[in-house]
Amino acid sequence: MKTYTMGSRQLEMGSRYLTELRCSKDILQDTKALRERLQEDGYLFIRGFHNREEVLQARMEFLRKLESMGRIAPGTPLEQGVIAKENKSAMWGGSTDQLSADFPQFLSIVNHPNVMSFFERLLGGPAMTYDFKWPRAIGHGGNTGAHYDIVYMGRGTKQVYTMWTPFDDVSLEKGTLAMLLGSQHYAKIKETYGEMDVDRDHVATGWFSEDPIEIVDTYGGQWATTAFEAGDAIIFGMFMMHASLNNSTNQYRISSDTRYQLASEPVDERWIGQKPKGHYAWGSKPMKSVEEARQEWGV
Ligand SMILES: O=C(O)CCC(=O)C(=O)O
Repeated sequence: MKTYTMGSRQLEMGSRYLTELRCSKDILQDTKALRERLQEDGYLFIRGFHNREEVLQARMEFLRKLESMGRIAPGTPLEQGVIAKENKSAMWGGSTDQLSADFPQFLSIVNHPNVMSFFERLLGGPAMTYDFKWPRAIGHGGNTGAHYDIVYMGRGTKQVYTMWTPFDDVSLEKGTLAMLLGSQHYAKIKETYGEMDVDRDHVATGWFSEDPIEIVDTYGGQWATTAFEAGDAIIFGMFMMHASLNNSTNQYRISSDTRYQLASEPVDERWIGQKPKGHYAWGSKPMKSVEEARQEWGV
């Protein structure tokens, strides 16, 4: 059995800690089945959701940007995205004008009429997407700790959905996204950590835990991921705990997370407009550690 690194832990595929994601491509046209699956599993993983060629074109936008920032190892083919020795990750959220100038192909994928009509169908009404987007390139050793997205974007409706899109074929070694199956039912964590707002509460990182085994041993559940291909997408709600495996390769893992909701529902004002405000207060005051906060919450 193969093992993969998540934080400072090794997880074995096929063990009680790690399994494969279920693909919902076969029910893509069946809205009722999609809703039931989302309810049951907490996510929808859809292979070939986007046009693969367009995704690979968008990948080149990110690679050219990384090259202009001096982040690509000199003398290596750009398409491989080999990380320069400084090993710096990058995130390019921010103004819509900047994103349109730098990454037009990326924007056309995540704002594509097919994506919007998918959410319209799933949610049962006209959908909108946050103007703020979260494209990122993760360097060697980088990973994301376990969290609910609600702590970053909970000021409007709670019925917001994240779509995570890899801009390449991403092997597990390159740091894929993983869902914590069952975490949508962690009642006590939803009532405590799940009520947190990072701009109000100043809790460092916003991650619930950096230890994927501790959560499973204490609260139950199982991590699930897969080898993603360019064109795939995974969609999940605000109370689905997720994290990423570590990027153990010498190539960037390039992906984005983008958000969708019903246009008729209240929207978190930090993430919309030409120049979204973003996290305006988080980090401006002394930060509390999540360990301290968890002691207070009793979780
Ligand atoms: O790509 C990552 O490492 C994290 C993505 C994430 O947290 C999200 O999609 O909400």
